[in-house]
Amino acid sequence: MSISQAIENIETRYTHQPEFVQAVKEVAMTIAPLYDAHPEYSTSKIFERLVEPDRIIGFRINWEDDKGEIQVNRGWRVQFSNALGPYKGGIRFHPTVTPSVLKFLGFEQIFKNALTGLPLGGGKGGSDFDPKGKTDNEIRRFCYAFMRELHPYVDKDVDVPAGDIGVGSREISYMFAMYKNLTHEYGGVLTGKGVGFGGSLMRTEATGYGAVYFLENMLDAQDDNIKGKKVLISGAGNVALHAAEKATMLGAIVVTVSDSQGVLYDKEGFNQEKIDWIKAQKSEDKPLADYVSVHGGEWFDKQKPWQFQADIAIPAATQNEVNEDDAKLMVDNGVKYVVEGANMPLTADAIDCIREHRVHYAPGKAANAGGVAVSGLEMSQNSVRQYQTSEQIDTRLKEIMKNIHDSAADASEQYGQTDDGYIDYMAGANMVGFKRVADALVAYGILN
Ligand code: NDP
Ligand code: 2IT
Repeated sequence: MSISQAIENIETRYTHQPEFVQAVKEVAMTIAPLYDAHPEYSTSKIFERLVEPDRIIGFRINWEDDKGEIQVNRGWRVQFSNALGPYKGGIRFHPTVTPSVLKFLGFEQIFKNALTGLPLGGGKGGSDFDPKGKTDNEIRRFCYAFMRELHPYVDKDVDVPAGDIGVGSREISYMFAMYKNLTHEYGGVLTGKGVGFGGSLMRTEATGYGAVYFLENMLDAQDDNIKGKKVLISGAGNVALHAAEKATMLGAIVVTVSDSQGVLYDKEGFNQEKIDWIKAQKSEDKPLADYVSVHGGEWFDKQKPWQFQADIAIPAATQNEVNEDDAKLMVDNGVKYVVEGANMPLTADAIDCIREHRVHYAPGKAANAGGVAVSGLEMSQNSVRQYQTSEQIDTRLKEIMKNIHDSAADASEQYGQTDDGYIDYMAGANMVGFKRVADALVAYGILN
């Protein structure tokens, strides 16, 4: 069966899972040159095997709210592929979580994790639980109940979850506590733990910082640099605010952040004091719009950041947040680099639009891999029970992001996808990640 037939099958079988189909098509359409060079992938049916997860575990979560009323949510863990290591990937708590969303995230995670060069398989989990407006006690009861259901299926050598949208250090601590309580095991079953109890320094910062390190490598490849560049960032969560922080440290001017309520524009740029204010405000679940009365700038209700002039865009909120019209706005506003902090933030049409205009484009699999990379380093530190300094982890993170950049750029060149200096990072990253997993599967034979 050819790849195009395999895509048709996926589209027919999973019409009700549009995000998953979108993620599969993106990979399928870029790996043809690699497939042509490796006929063993066709005979081993690697693509057909990789688009079906090893398994999906689904469960019900009963928990009690502050009024004593019983609430019921749905939860899943998609164990996609453990070809290269234990299943690894975040847990998302958001009302938009569905099997389709978790399957797209888990599928992308396989190749992202392969790109890091660390021994990590791919998976993803989550729940349609909405943390907004919940008290700390309710969050705790929900996290305990979620881990009560999940714990038989995860283990430090089997499946190692971490955070994602709606899951940060507070939620990881509660889930870790429940796992420890049920299993009596003090280990590395989750990453993103508190630094005082097994967490790695720099894990919190790693995704956003890593995305900016990737950007620096892209700029370098074009003989350019980040100093004085205007940057648009969407989102005001873990990834967005740490990307803003690192870009600012390196001399860029970040003029927007946003959330589900709208966009904040500050033409002076967000300095560290302003970023710290935003972090505190968001961690207390308070409105981003309050910024204007404290620091100035402008708030645009229910709008996105792409209407402003800038050199660089870092979408770091959620999937499909940038549609074709948004992409056109970016192009018209002078954006020359798009770096995906979020997973699949651009629709397929948006990707086509910016690539047609030769905007340099780093897909999430490559650009946001810094988070899971430091998760991998957390696992190693847990295994040897020795911890590294922030400087050591930061140096490793920079190396890993440079390796991902260079290997994607080399593959783009090797397979004829680089056009007059325009590097196809999407094709390059997909081929490098896919090849590492495919070679392992071929070596294993029919199992896996
Ligand atoms: P957070 O929960 O910390 O922040 C999410 C941010 O995105 C919030 O500002 C939120 O707004 C906004 N947002 C979420 N959903 C929507 C939506 N439907 N419409 C508009 N805005 C939305 O999550 P993270 O920063 O951890 O994750 C952001 C992205 O980065 C996700 O795609 C995630 O998968 C990806 N990612 C995360 C990694 C990590 O280590 N955390 C690693 C790699 C990728 P509001 O506050 O109003 O809800
Ligand atoms: O999308 C992602 O890479 C994450 N949410 C982080 C996964 C991890 O295991 O650290």
